[in-house]
Amino acid sequence: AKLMEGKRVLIMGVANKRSIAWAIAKSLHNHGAELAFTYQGERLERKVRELVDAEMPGSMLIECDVTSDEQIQSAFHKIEEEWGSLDGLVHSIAFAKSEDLDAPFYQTSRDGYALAQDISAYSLVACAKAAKPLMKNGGSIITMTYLGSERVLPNYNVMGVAKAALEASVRYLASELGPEGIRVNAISAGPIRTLAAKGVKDFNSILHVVEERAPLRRTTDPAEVGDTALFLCSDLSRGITGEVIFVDGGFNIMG
Ligand code: 0WD
Repeated sequence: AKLMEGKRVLIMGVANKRSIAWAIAKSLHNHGAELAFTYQGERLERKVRELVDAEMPGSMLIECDVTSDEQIQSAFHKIEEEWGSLDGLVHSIAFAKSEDLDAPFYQTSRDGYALAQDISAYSLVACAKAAKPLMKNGGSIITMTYLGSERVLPNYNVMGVAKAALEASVRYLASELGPEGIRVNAISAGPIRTLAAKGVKDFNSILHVVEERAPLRRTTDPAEVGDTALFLCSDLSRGITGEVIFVDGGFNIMG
């Protein structure tokens, strides 16, 4: 039998075919998972619908801007109505204003700081709360993080601080949801050229440094992140929770 046969997973954070969430969806789909997708607003609906209809027809598509408690509530309500339960949740969402990434970190505005925290870290907590009652047979929650949470990396700034909060949230959530059989983990991916990466200055030179210094001497392929998410979603990882797993060609170990 396939690894994900009979499992239902909600994927949040597909913006286009380059999105890490889409690579994760492909890995899960290839191993038999039934998928639903949320998209942020009408801006992205057409794009996500095209992708899903072409490659995973029949998957549910639900609007959900994570800055809105009402939209989170109604999205999970829809899942409850259609599926009755949920086995996996993939949270692949982050946002910071470009002016807060461009300016020195000490100049971060109060607004920009709060917005980055709200969308990139708090949204995981809000979605975990909504998913918990649906994960009746236990479940797996996965989020996406980056090394800038623990090291000062050029231009990552306010997003690094948001990722630190996200990773700490993973640990608190794992501790509290563990007794229900719900596991919570983060994947720390190496840099990948996506829409979100466009906001980070000098992304090309970041990719270059990885090619030169990572033990595997190449950048991270989104499919590798997808397959690690597949492992974390499946029962193969049943003993793992509260962890940050690096999928970065080993870059993070280098001094
Ligand atoms: O190098 C990279 N690309 C890495 C990304 C390395 C390590 C981690 N990550 C993380 C990101 O920080 C993010 O958490 O992976 C996650 C996914 O990012 P991605 O796949 O690189 O980027 P993208 O395809 O842009 O998906 C992120 C999406 C948004 O896209 P845009 O670019 O339109 O802001 O997050 C979604 C949106 O679809 N998003 C929201 N969804 C619901 N409500 C919201 C919101 N308010 N804001 C952003």
